Amino acid sequence: MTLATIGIGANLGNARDTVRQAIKRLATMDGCSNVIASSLFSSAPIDSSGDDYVNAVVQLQTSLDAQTLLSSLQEIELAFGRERPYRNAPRTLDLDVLLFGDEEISTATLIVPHPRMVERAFVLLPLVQIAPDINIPGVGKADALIANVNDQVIFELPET
Ligand code: PH2
Ligand code: MG
Ligand code: MG
Repeated sequence: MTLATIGIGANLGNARDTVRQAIKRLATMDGCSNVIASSLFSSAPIDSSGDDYVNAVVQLQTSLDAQTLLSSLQEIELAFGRERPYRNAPRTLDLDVLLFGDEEISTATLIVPHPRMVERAFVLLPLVQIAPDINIPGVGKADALIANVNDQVIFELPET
């Protein structure tokens, strides 16, 4: 089993509902268990456009390999109406493999750790909420990176 960390983002349609439903959907994925989810956060688009995003981070145990996990996530994105008209377009649902245990992966379709996670408050804040001591392979402790992203607009959404 591998501890996988998944980033969730949405800024088209009812993003809050979508992220909540996506977390439930991740909890029922084949080969995955022990889902832990962060709070939902609202964040201004970074290198993207449209409405503010709703973001969250999930950790789960998986028996899948990283590529199969990615394929399963892409199926869920499609089920939520994901379209890809251009890079970083507003999206109904984005599910990214951020970390896969302590593995460093670089293939044509998947790079882990996610190359931009270190510079994004919408990843680091929810991540450190659920995994305060987590290490990013090849980088170091996630919590030490938060000081660098203080200028990014993000806030935790209330539960209701
Ligand atoms: N995702 C992106 C690009 N920019 N900005 C925010 N605030 N949240 C995201 O999830 C996000 C983004 C590419 O996946
Ligand atoms: Mg993304
Ligand atoms: Mg993505």
